[in-house]
Amino acid sequence: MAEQLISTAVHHTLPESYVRSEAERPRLDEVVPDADIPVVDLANPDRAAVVAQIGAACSSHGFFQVSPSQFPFPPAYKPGRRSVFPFGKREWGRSAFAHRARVCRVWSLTDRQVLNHGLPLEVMLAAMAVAHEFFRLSPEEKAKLYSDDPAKKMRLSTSFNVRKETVHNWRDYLRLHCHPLEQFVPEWPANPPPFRDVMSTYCKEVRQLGFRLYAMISASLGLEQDYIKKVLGEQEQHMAVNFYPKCPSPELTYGLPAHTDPNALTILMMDEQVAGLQVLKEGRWIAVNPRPNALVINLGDQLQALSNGRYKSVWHRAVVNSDRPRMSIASFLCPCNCVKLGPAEKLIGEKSPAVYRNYTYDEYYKKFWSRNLDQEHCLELFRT
Ligand SMILES: O=C(O)CCC(=O)C(=O)O
Repeated sequence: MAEQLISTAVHHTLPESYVRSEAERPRLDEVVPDADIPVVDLANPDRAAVVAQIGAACSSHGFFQVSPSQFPFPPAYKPGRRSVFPFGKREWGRSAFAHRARVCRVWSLTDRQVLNHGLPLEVMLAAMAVAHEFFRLSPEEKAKLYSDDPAKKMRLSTSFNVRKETVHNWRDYLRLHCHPLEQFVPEWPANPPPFRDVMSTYCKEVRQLGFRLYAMISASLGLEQDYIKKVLGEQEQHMAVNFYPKCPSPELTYGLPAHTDPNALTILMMDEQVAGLQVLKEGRWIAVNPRPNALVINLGDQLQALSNGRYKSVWHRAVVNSDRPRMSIASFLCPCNCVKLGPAEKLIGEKSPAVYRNYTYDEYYKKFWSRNLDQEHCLELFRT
């Protein structure tokens, strides 16, 4: 029922169904405030050094960040190309103008910074702006898109899986399938009007960045550069636009509880102003502080399996706060449903026997959604 959406009303108290038991609460005062999440400089001309940095980040953290001024510049992209920023009409309101002002400021930076952008900053800003506009739609508009059926390829939903879970999470989210775009975009929200164009552009850019990262992750494992892209088949791509409203009791609940991602690679654009992402490292939760215009990259379960356990699909969670709402846009690259997944043969040997059995993504994904999000690592169910 669309009434379950939490972004359509102001809440002064946390409803009982969101309250975690004492043992499950986030213990916000124990979180390490200043996470040392590795930052990888993709523009470093020393490719071997970049590959080594990525390998180290994947095995130590399963997470790393890339900043836009460090993205390699894709050949098709030329500074001065027509802006994709959609706002210019009065009805888009003040926030759109504020975003546009920022875009203009960004574009007045030096050529060098513009040239280094692999994922154009204006595309990122436009995606974040249109996501905010989406969650400002009226309750009636939102109700038209609501569904709690995890099988629906386009849905505005809430929490994680309200049909199964016993305690809810302080999150509304728009879930989209994004590849092939021509197939799915006609199902996407038609409101706000620029939504489809802006998000399509963002999806295309993110996909290319994902493939560039695959090449470097493959190389860091000693595999052929195109190994991951090839072995995962024609990749699906999904997106979760996460909105975490202000929460009256953030110490009692989560935006998203601890989980790993079931897919291969996640590219996360975070709210620049509001922190909330935390990752588990050596038994402690560490906060991933937002860096201006950076993207957070995290490995999903399929790259942990493919690397035969050398790389980590790390537990992470989103916490909420009582001062400000928070937005994040997660893009998930997912293996083709029918390809055989599991450890790369080259990484299996006498001293490193296969840790995981072979399976299809279809099998994995169904298992993932049949559980609670914060149960045991889903890959544990696929051990040899
Ligand atoms: O909002 C965040 O920072 C984390 C989002 C996330 O983990 C997810 O969508 O799976």
